[in-house]
Amino acid sequence: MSIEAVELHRIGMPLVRPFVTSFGRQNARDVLLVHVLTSEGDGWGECVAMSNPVYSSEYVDGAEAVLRDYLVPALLAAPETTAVDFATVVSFVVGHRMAKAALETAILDAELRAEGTSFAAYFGATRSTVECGVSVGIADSIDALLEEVDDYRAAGYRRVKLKIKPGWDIEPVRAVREAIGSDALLQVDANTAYSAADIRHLKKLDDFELVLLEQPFAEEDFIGHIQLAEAIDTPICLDESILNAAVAVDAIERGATSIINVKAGRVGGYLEAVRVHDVCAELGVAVWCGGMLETGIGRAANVALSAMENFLLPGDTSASSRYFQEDITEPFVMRDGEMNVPTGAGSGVEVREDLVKIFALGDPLVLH
Ligand code: OSB
Ligand code: MG
Repeated sequence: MSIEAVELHRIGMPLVRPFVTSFGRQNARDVLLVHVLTSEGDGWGECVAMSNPVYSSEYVDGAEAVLRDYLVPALLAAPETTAVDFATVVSFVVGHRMAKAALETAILDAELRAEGTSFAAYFGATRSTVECGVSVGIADSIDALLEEVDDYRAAGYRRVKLKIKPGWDIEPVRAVREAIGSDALLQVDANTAYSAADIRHLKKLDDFELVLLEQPFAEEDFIGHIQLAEAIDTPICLDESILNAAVAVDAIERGATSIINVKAGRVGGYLEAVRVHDVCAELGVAVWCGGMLETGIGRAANVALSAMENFLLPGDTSASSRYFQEDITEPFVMRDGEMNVPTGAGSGVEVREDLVKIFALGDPLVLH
C-alpha cells in the first residue's frame, strides 16, 4: 500500500448542549479530520485536540499546523509507511500526540479496510458490545444537574461521571448520590483543577462511594497524586498525566493511580493505547476508555478499543445523540446501556462526506 495524498478537513459540529468543565465552556466541537488516500483505498482519523490548549498543550490549530508542516510531509516522503512504522517515521517530532494519533489512525483504517479486518479484531477485542457511561458537565445549578443526570439515567447510561471544580464539588456530588442511590456507579473528574493543598477538602468525597476521582492535580504532579492516594479511600484515576505506556507503569508503580483512563489521542495513537491496556492488565490495574467529544469517526475506534478484555469499567463512550443532532457517520446508538462494537473493515463506519462538506469550516487542505 502506498500513501498518495492526505486531506485535512476542519468541521464545526454544534453540540446538543454546552459542555462545561473546570477549563471552560464549549458550545461546538471544532474537529480536524485526516483523510488518507492510498493505492488501495482510503482511511479516516479524527484529531481530538480541543479548540484551545486547556486540556493539554495541544489545540486544533496547532495540530493542523504540525500535521501540515511536519507529519504529513514526513509520511509523503516515505509513502510505504504502515501504521506500525508510523511512530518511528515521525519520532523526530517531539510530542504532538493527538496530531500523530489522527494520522496513524487514518493509515490504520485504510490498511484494515483494504484487508477486511475490523479495528476490534486487530486490537484483539473480546466483546461484541460495550457498556456506556456519560460525562456530565458543570451545570448552572444543582437542580439543573439533577435533571440532566435523571435524563441520562432514564436513557440507560450505566455510569455517571460528574465534572467538578473548586466551588462545584461536595454539594453537587452529594445531591446526585442521594438522587441515584448507593448502588449506581458514580465518579468525578476534576481536569487538574485542584492542588495538593486541597487534599483535606477532597477527602470529603470519601463519603460518596465514588468509583474513582479522575485527575485532580496537574499533569506533571505525580508527588501530589501519590500523597492524595495515601490520604483518601476513593481510588485515583489519571487521565491527563498518562502520556504513554511507560508513564502508565511509572504512575502505577509509584502509587499515583490505581485505575487508568485510556485515550488514544492523548497517548499518540491506538497502537500505544493497546500497549497501555496491556501493561495495565499485567499489573492488575483496570482501565476504561475516555472520550474527547468525538464524532462517529473517533467513536468507532474508541468503542472497538473498549471491547478489549481489561476495559473493566464503563467508558465515556456515549451515544452520538449525547453530543450531536446529526453525526458524520451512522449514529452510535445505545440499547439497554450498551453499544454494539462495529464489525466492518477498519473503523466499520462510513463517513458521510456530504455532511463533512456541510459542516466544513473552509476548504480541505490537500497534500501530495
Ligand atoms: O477529561 O475526560 C475528560 C471531554 C473533553 C476533554 C476532556 C474530557 C472530556 C470528557 C467528555 O469528559 C468525555 C466524552 O463524553 O467524550
Ligand atoms: Mg478526564
